[in-house]
Amino acid sequence: MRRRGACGTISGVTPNTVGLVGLAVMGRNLARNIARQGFAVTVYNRTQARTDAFLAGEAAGSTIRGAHTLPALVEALARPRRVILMVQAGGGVDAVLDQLLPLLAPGDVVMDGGNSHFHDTNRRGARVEAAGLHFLGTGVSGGEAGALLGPSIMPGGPAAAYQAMRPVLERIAAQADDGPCTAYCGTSSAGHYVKMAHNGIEYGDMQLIAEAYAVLQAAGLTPPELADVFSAWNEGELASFLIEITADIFRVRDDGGGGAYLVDRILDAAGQKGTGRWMSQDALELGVPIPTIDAAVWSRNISARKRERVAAAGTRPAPSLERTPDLAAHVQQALYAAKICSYAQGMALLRTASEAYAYGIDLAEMARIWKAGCIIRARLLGRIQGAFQDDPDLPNLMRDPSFAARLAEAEPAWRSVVGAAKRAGIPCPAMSASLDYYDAYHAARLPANLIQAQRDYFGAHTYQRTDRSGVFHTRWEAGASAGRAVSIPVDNG
Ligand code: NBP
Repeated sequence: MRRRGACGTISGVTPNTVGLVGLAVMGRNLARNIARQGFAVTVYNRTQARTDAFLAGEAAGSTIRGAHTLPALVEALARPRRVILMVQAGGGVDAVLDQLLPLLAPGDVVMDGGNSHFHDTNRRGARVEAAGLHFLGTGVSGGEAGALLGPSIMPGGPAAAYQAMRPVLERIAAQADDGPCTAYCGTSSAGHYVKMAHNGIEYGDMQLIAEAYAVLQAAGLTPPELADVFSAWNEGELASFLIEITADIFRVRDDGGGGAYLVDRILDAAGQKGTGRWMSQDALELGVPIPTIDAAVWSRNISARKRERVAAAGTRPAPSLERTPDLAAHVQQALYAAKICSYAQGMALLRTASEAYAYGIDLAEMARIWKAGCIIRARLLGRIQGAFQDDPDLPNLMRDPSFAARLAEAEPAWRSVVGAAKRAGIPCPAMSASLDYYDAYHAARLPANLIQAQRDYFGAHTYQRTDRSGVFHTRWEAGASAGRAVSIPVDNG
């Protein structure tokens, strides 16, 4: 029987495997991917015209069916029902859940495939589970093309929900040399947490590439020369989607004429949707240093202050660097080393978050599922996967013997590029933050002893000694007058 609100195409067909809500760019392409992999899919969008346009356009001739109401969508699905939400993160997800949950039954699974904040996913997961249903917070990376051809998919939540969605996810995901780019990330909001970390690492990668560009550009390399440099890099250990598209970008002339390259005509003010910031915020909460990603976030913020920057720049000349024969090779080393350190930070955050939130994240698996389909896909990820397979307890990626050796090899060029950029006045906050992270991590002694003394001086915050166990306080002012002071043991009990 034809139900009110349903498109005619629903009647009489076998109950569908998957329902998909939200037909903007990600939802439309994911629906086509699901159908192409042989799964029956029914789609629904709040604005009906979008559903109709999709069915008459991109989905025409496919097995995709449409529904004009959520009840019609739910009616079309076999039980346990599987419903994928691809709507705007935030209020959109809650609005759909408000309408959808009363229509579903215990055992049904709702998968949020948008870029939801992991705190929201925890809240929604509790709500959905309380109703006897399952909630799978799932990161999907790869943009429009990835959604259509195979994204990297990061699901998290109850294991039963994952098992219900697993056959679909494994078929629609990108396929790497060792399997589909999807794996169970862990409990509760693990999937959205991993996606957040993925996006933060993506911020770091993009900023590092931009800084490499800034240094080479200051040395006079033209867009076609930059294209050649990045193409050559893409043949080696830096091979990655982002390096590849960067080479492409440098080859594109402005269609407006004049022979200029389009990249030179684009306003230097970067946008953001917030996932990098979320990562920095939670890293601060957990006390995990991720300075390269932090630098990438604030670099976008300062780039957006174009008018202020132009006013402050005044008559300051554009920075320039000497174009030495080995400059590009040195920048390549600096970029690769800084990128390793950025991934080390991302993985360190995932390890701590996994413990703090009891996610159960497998770091080697996370590197594996980022090897294809997503924006950060890169040859480097195979090495990272190997490092965590060799030693799942590796405290930091920089401690892996092969990465340690590679970083040491890159160090002279890396220091020279950062040093040259600093001398010339070229901001390179991510490249230098990676170097600071590397140096701080490898410093047996940091000046934090002085900070502890200051804290104890003005706030009696106490300190520990290097030569005695226990906690101590000193009367610093009296000590300064007398020229000496004792460490007074403090009873912490
Ligand atoms: P958008 O993030 O632009 O969201 C648009 C969709 O949300 C439309 O289907 C819209 O319906 C629906 N929607 C909104 Br807005 N409010 C709603 C509400 N209150 N109730 C029901 N539906 C509502 O779509 P997108 O760019 O395809 O992204 C989808 C998700 O995937 C987002 O979370 C995004 O962050 C994430 N993501 C996007 C990309 C990308 O490259 N775009 C990549 C990876 C992940 P309408 O048609 O009726 O307005």
